[in-house]
Amino acid sequence: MSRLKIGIVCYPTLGGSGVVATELGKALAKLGNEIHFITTGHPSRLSGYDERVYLHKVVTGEYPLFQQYAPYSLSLAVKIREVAEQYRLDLVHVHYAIPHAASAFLAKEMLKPQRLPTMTTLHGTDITLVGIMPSYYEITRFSIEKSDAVTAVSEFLRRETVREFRIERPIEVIHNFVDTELFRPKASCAARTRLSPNGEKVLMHISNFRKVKNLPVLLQVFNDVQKHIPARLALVGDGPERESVERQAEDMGIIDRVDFLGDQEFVAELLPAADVFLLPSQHESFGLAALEAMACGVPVVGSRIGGLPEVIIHEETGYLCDPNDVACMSAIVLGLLRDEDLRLKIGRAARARAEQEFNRDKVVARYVDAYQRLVSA
Ligand code: GMT
Repeated sequence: MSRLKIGIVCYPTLGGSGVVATELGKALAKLGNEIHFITTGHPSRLSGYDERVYLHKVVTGEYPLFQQYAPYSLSLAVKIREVAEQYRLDLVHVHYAIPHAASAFLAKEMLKPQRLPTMTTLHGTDITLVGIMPSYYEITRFSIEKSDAVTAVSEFLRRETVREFRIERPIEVIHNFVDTELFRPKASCAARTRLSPNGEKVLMHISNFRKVKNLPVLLQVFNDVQKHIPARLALVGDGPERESVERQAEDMGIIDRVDFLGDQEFVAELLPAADVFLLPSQHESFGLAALEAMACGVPVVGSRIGGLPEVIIHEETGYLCDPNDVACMSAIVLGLLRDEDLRLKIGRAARARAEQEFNRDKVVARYVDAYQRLVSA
C-alpha cells in the first residue's frame, strides 16, 4: 500500500463530524500517511505531536462589506488549492458537505492541470436539515455530484441523500468508528465520585445541545427516573439549547440533581462513570456519542430514528424508543437501574458490538481502500 498525502477539511469544533475527521486523520498518520488538516481552528481532539500531521488555518479576510457574512467557502477553496499545490496532495477529503464539498470543487478547478481527487463524507444535518434548505439545496446537490467519491456515515443517510437530492452517483457507506482502547469500561472511574457523591445512579448525555437532540424529553425522562431511584444527570457539551435546559431543570425542581459539565475534551474519562446513556434525538444520522458510550460498556437508551438502529440492536446492545415516548424511555432506564445483571449484560454486548463492527482499525482500512481506488482511478 502506497503512503498518501491527504488533505482533511472539517469543522474543528466539538461536533461529531469534526471528531470523526480528526480521529481518522490521526489514525491515517499512524499508518504512515501525511495528513494536512485544513480548518479554521485547532481540531478539538487533535492533541500530542505527530511529525506527519500538519495544520493549515483558514483565515477569512476582513472587510466592512463582509460584516454579516465573511465568505469562508472562498477562503477555504483558496487554502485547499494552496496546500494541495505546495505539498502535492494526493487527494482532499472533506467532512460535512456544506460548504466544504463546494470549496473542494473550486480548489480542484483552480488547481488544474494538477490533479486533485476529492472525497466528501456526508455526516447528517448537512443532508437532513441544512442541505435541504432552499438556499443550500442546489449547491449541495451539485457539489455531491461533482465530488470524485462520496461516503455516508450510515445506510440511512445514504438513502436519504439519494431520495432528497436525486443523486445518481454511487455513495459508499462507511460507518463511524471508535478507538476501543481509549473508550473502554473502567472498574474504578475517578469521575464517578464527582457525578455520584452519595452513590446515586448516573444518567449521562453528550451533545452539542441543539434542538435535534430533544433535550426537553431527556429532562422529562430523568425527572421520571429520579422520582423512583436516587439518580443524577450529567450533561456534557454546550450549544444553543443549554440555557433553556437549565431553565427547564429549574422549573421542574431538579436542577440540584443535574451536573452541567460543559464542553469536555476527554469524554473517554467521563463515559465509564455512567450507568445509562440517553440519546432521545429527533434526527441522528449515526450517533457517535452512543457508539462511544457502548464502547465504554454503558447501555444506551436512544431514539428509533435515522442511523441509530444501525448502531444499537434493540434489547441486545441497547434500547430504542420513539423520540418523544418519555414513558418508554423512563421504563427502560428504570428497568436497567433496578437490575444490575441486565445492565451489565447489555453493557457487555454493547462493548462487543463496538469492538466487532465499529472498531477504528477496521473502519479506517475501509477509508484507505476508498482512497486507493480514488487516486488510481
Ligand atoms: O448534529 C449535528 O448537526 C452535528 C453533526 C456534526 O457535524 O458533528 O453530527 C452528525 O455527524 C456525526 C458524525 O458523523 C453523527 O454521529 C451524528 O449523528 C450527526 N448528527 C445528526 O445527524 C443530527
